[in-house]
Amino acid sequence: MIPLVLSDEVAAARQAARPIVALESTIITHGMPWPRNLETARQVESVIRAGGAVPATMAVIAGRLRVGLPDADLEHLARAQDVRKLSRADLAVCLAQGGTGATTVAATMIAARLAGIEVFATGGIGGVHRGATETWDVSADLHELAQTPVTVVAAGAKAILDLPRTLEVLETLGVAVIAVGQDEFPAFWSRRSGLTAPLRIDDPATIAAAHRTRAALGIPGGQLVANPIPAADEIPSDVLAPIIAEAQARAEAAGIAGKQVTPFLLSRIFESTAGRSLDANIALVVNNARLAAQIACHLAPA
Ligand code: PSU
Ligand code: MN
Repeated sequence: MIPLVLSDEVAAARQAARPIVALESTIITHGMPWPRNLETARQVESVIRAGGAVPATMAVIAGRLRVGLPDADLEHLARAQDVRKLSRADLAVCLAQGGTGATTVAATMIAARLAGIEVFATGGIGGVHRGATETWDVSADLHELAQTPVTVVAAGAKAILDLPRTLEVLETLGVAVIAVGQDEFPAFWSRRSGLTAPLRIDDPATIAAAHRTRAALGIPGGQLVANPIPAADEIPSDVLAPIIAEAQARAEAAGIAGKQVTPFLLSRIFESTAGRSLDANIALVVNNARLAAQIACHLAPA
């Protein structure tokens, strides 16, 4: 039996077939520093509620897969230092050991599917890392998108990744990559990447319809909705490029590998932009939550 525990709010929403939006917790524990991680988690939840949907933040706490976290649990996670980062590979082990861990995009998609939630908002998905031809560092998020039927709203993939190769892998895996409001695939902190997105849909109703149609066709996997950061909040890619290159070089010199790569790069970029990268990260997550709530409303029965 799966130790799946729904919060009262999520259980009531499911009962009433109200729209629900899944949220990950790795962004809280490994993606942002205290106390802005908690402020952001709360803000994202309130934006989803304001959009007429119910937020369901996922995490493993003391061996139970929690769907929807009351504020005290959210704060506990945001303050915790020793929380594991859980992807597809480690979710079951953490549950079996009675451990506590934050869910990545991949693990959050698995939890969402189990809870019957079809839409998920985050910042950026993991992807193919630069230098992957040497390191083979390709995020499990991509494989999850290929097999789990959840529509993930993100601001593209983090610019610390190899974006052209990330798009190639998504295409190979049959993931629908849909840009919103522009032809270009967005690059997380920046609106532009120089790469044309494979697909474009500008309205949430059609994104919801595409989600339904994919399921009706029996095609496994989900959609990646690539929602650009608002123009007022973006950091232009030419400003970021040298900062990312420097962070990359440091990670390599320090021998950072595996799960540590993404958190290391994010915190280094935070330092070298004097916090501007964090402001942008928060703005884009909030923007994604707003769109995800709209999509969830279109997926819910009228
Ligand atoms: N987006 C953010 N900050 C993050 C992440 C995404 O704005 O910290 C996390 C997500 O949980 C994503 C994970 O699934 O980074 C990818 O990690 P990896 O590259 O190790 O697969
Ligand atoms: Mn990795």
